[in-house]
Amino acid sequence: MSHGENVGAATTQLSPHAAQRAPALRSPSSRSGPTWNEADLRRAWEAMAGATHVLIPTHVNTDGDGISSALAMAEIARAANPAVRVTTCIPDGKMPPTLDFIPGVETMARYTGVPLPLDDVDLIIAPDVPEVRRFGPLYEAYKDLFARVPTIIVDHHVPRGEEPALARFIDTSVIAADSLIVRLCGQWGVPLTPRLATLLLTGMSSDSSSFMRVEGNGAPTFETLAALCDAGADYAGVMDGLRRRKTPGSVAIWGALLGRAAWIEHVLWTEVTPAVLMETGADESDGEGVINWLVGTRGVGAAAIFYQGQGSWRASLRSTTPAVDVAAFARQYGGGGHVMASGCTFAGDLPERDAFLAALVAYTEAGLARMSG
Ligand SMILES: [Mn+2]
Repeated sequence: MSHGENVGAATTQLSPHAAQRAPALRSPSSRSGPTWNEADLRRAWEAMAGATHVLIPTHVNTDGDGISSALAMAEIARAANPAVRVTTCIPDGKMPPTLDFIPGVETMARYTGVPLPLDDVDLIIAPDVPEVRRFGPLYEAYKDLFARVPTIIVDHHVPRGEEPALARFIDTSVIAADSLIVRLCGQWGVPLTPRLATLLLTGMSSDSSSFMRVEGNGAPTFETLAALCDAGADYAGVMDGLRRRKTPGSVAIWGALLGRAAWIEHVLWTEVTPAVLMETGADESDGEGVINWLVGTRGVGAAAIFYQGQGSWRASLRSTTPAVDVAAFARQYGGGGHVMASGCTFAGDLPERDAFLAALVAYTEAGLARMSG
C-alpha cells in the first residue's frame, strides 16, 4: 500500500490478530510508509491487554498532536483492557494554555519534579516521539523505569536510530502521530468513538496547520479526515480551539515578535527573550504559530525563532524546501524533527546564538544554491 494514511482498515472491524493490511517492512531512514507488521500489532495489543498500569507521557514542549495522541493511546489502552490504570503525563509540567479545549487534557499528570506514583508501571506507550529521551525531565528522573519497562513507540518523525522497544509503529509519510493512530485503531479493531475521533482530528489539524500542509499526502489525509468526521469528531470545536480562539497574550507577543523579526539573506528570524515576556506579559506559548507565519513570507528559505533560557537557547526552525533540510541541521545540535520543521536546544548566550544563526544562514544559502544550481 503506497499511501501512509489509507483508512480502508479503519472502517472494517478487524480483530487484532487479523491485520490483513499489515504492510511490508520498510527502512525508516527517510520519509516512508508504515514500518510495522502483524506480529508488532499482536505483540503490542497483548501487552496492552495484559498491562496493569500504563504510562503514556507526551513530549517536552508539547503541542496539539503530542497531547491528543497521548490521550488517544490512553483510550486504546482502555479498549484493550477496561480494568487498566493509565497515567498520561506532561513530562516538563508545561501545558500550553491554548490546548485546554482538548477533551481529557485535565486528567493529565504534570511532572514538575515532585515524584509521581509510577512504581507499578508495567507498560510505557510513547506517542509522537522517536525515542523516550524526548520525555526530558521525566525521563531523567525515571531512567530506571524507562530502562526496565517495555515501551511501544508510535511516531511519525524520522528516527535517529533504532531505540529498543516492544513494538515500533513508525510512519514518516503521515502528517501526525494521530493519523497513524487512526490506522492502528482499524488494525486493532478499536471503534472510533466521537471522543477518540475528536482527539485524532486535533493532532492531524495541529500538525498540518489546519490541513494547509499535508506533505504530498493529500488524498489519504483527507480520507482519514472524512472517516473522523463520519465517526462524530467535533470539527468546529477543534478548528476553533486550534486556530480561531486566541489568548489575549498572543496579541501582545505577536506584535513584539513580528516587530523584532529580521532578515539575514534568506533567513527570517525572531526571538522570545525574558524581556519580551516581561514587556508583553505573555506566556511563551502565546507566540506559538509565529514561526509558521514567518516561513510563509515570500523570499524566505528558512525561518527561526529562538527562545532564551538560562544559559541556553531553544531554536524552532522551518524551511520552505526539502533542499534546506532543517532536521539534518538541528541534528548537529542534538535536535531533530521533520525535513521542513525541526528544533533543537544549545548552550550559550548571545555569541552562541549569533554563531548558530550564521551557520543556519550559510546552510540555507547552500541548500537554496544547490536547488537552483
Ligand atoms: Mn506530531
